Amino acid sequence: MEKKNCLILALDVTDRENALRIANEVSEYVDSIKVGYPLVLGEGLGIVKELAELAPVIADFKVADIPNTDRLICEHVFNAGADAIITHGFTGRDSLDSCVKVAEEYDRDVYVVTEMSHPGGVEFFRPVAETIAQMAADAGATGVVAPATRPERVRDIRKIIGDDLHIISPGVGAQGGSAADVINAGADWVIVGRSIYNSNSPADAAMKICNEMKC
Ligand code: NUP
Repeated sequence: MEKKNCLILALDVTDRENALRIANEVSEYVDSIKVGYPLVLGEGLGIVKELAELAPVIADFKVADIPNTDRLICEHVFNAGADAIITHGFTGRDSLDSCVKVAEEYDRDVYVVTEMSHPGGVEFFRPVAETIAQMAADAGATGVVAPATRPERVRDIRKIIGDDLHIISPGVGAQGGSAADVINAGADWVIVGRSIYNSNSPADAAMKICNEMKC
């Protein structure tokens, strides 16, 4: 994904009309639109193609299965028009390799979750986040997902992966994280959902975050 504004919209509304309205309003401020289960379960995978006309789409399906099932999921998602997929890493190297292989075949991107941004994200992920980050680098993933709610962890993870991998970082706004702080800590993009799509003016909210980051 091309870096212009360092902002990714997390589009977790559940209906097509709102999704397209918000995506249209903010498209000039975001480098990508992330869709996940809420919208895809609400409207079907076809929404990916519609959104992809406005911005590259990241499919946040946190893929976490055996290699063969992961392969089938990735193929489906890339065929639907997604530019990138988010996978878990705790399922192991063979599962991740399977996703990376499909992404290479389709010339698409894979981001691997390291430590999640919510309070419970430290319970199980904390002890393995660095190992997962190293595995993502070794496996040739595009980048990792790391928590904007803990910029110090973004800094730790950046040290592990170096400059070759990208860090995309959720947890800004509604979860308490600051966009400027996490960009300063080494994130390439922030992922923002509720602070934008629940705003009376999603475009103004997105513009404010862009200005704050001065990316
Ligand atoms: O660790 C993670 N935290 C997180 O919030 C990994 C994620 N993929 N996300 C997603 O980022 C979450 O599912 C949601 O789509 C988005 C953050 O949304 P919001 O808290 O800005 O509304």
